[in-house]
Amino acid sequence: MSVRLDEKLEPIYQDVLRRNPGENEFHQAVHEVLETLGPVLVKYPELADQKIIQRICEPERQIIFRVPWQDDKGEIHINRAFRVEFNSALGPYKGGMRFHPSVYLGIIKFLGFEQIFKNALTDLPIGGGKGGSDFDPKGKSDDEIMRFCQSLMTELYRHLGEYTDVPAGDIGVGQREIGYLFGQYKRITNRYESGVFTGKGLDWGGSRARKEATGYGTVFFVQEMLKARKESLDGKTCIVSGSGNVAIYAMEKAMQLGAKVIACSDSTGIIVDEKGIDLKLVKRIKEVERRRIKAYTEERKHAKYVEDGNIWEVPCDVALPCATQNELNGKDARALLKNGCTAVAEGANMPCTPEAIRVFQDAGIAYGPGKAANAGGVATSALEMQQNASRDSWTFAYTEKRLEEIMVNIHNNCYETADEFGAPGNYVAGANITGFLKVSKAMMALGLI
Ligand code: NDP
Ligand code: 2IT
Repeated sequence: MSVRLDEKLEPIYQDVLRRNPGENEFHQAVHEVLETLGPVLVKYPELADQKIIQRICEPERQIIFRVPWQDDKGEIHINRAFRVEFNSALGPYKGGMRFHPSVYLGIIKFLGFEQIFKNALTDLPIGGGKGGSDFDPKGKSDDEIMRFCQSLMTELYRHLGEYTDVPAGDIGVGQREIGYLFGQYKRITNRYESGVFTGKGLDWGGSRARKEATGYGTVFFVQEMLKARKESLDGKTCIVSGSGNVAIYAMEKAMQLGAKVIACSDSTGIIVDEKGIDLKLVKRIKEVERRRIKAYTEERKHAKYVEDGNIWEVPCDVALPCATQNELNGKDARALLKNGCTAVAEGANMPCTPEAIRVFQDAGIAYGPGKAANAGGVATSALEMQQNASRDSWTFAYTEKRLEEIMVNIHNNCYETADEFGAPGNYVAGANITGFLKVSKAMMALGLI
């Protein structure tokens, strides 16, 4: 990470490295925020005196526990699960649960740290947290998923509550898993506490448009970035990495706004369909059949499948990384620019490496960081909590309209803050500073806690 930090911030970063050894993704997320906070401490020296940054970098609470479960053959497995309750200055801890074999404390801490600022950007009353497990849901039966979720919740329930900590989905956790987790919570606590989870099914307290919200929100953000440059999505060629929840609904909204989406992927390979991705087919393969994206070419014979292919080498105007962290590096960024890409927005959390971000910023293209661009998911989670609290259920159109307003607002706040702090067009600085100031002010008001 070659960008030097301000002299007041470097010792704080060194302390984070010392206190959190081996947690590379967490270090990366902290560095990216600190890079942009120098001018904030000049304008608000009291934040340094109150050690607000040091406090934000230390989670309020970290829970690590054993999850034993039995597979269909009766064999016993032991997984490890986490919930990092990072910051509750603005509201109950809020953030998803990730089930993926790569999960360890450093991943959950990076995600929880990002979540603090993202949630602050929504302007809704939600603090930051994240959880997950190194459990691999791939190839597991429904019963195995249920037993794992029940075992996990048998420990986690005591740390949750609609005013305490409210989980949702993330990689490997969708409506099916939220159902099993919520069911076990309800059973143990004897409370139908809808507001303790978001991403629920529509029949049992979920919000319309939550499933679509992250992907739709990312594309609304792109639309605003393009508008600021007197452009639009209409007629643009678009590529989207991943083919999970965020990717599918990013593709859907991009198509609705007139873009042509020609490529998507999963962790085994990429699909390129020059005639335009058949989204109905992707939904069936991924949401219903839970198969690999390779199956796409069984029905769309003209489409190309490249095992281990690099999606960022496919020429496009707009690129939306929607799979996972550090999936787009400096070399990929240069390939995108060479092929004419003019806008990148992160549906995933931290998908672009620090070098890739610098390449985009040096080239002056529109680049929307995840904290801002993918905040539509958690914002709609907060709308789900609102509906649960008032025992109401809004229409799809109304919920989507609220989501769009929130994304426009996030875009404008980031844009204006970047300008105010001398970094016009820099949405990274705009998002970090806007989110940081909101959390800091609340922390100052609440005293030394
Ligand atoms: P899903 O599990 O629904 O989909 C994840 C997709 O990314 C799959 O296509 C998966 O492929 C691919 N992927 C995951 N891990 C890797 C990896 N290590 N290497 C290559 N491909 C990988 O998750 P979501 O769509 O919910 O999440 C995607 C991203 O969006 C994550 O970064 C998440 O944190 C972020 N996000 C999600 C939100 C939400 O509301 N769900 C909100 C905001 C951000 P495969 O199936 O082969 O593993
Ligand atoms: O990264 C994220 O913002 C999410 N996975 C969604 C969190 C939420 O609580 O809806």
